[in-house]
Amino acid sequence: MRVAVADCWLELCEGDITQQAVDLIVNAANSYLRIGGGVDGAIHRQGGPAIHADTARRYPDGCPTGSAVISTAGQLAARYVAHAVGPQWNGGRNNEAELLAGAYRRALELAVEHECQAVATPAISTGVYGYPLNEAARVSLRTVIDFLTTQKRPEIVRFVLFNAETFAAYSNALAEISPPGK
Ligand code: AR6
Repeated sequence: MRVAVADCWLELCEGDITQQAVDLIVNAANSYLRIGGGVDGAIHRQGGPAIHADTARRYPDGCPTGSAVISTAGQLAARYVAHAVGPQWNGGRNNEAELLAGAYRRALELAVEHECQAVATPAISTGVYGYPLNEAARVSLRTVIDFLTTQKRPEIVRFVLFNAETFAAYSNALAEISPPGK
């Protein structure tokens, strides 16, 4: 699924983000930038130790929730990884939507600052952090669409969704936000 936004493309596909050949891969990290499970574990496994060595050296204090930091992509087929820290879901009582939006926005700003044309991102916060899928999909897609509309970069933002349920939730949300043909 692919929709045009300003001069850019927003794409959804099902798959493993570590196999993406893009300029920048977004990671769903924790604020300590410790190697965790989920997509974070997969990115560090595939990318090798250079990624953690880089973040440990450059960001010893970690990264606040709702923001992102950039590192080398090690052996991944990308130039950079943006470690974006989404919120843990707490029933919507902890400003989760704004924090999730902030994580995406900062990752996209880093992509633009580093002249990245193609970006792949996972569904941040929807795994270990427990953000309800449909709500995460709406907030995440809205944030990316707003960014592309105002900044007109990067050229491609591709959500790489790990299973059919996540792909369906993001596809449905995108169809609601941006009906086909518009
Ligand atoms: N490619 C794409 N998506 C994936 C992959 C993959 N290889 N593997 C998992 N996902 P999660 P969070 C999906 O838990 O909720 C880590 O321990 C997964 O199905 O990776 O933001 C960090 O260190 C889900 O849809 O991230 C943090 O401590 C989405 O990626 C914490 O988890 C996000 O799930 C962050 O939790």
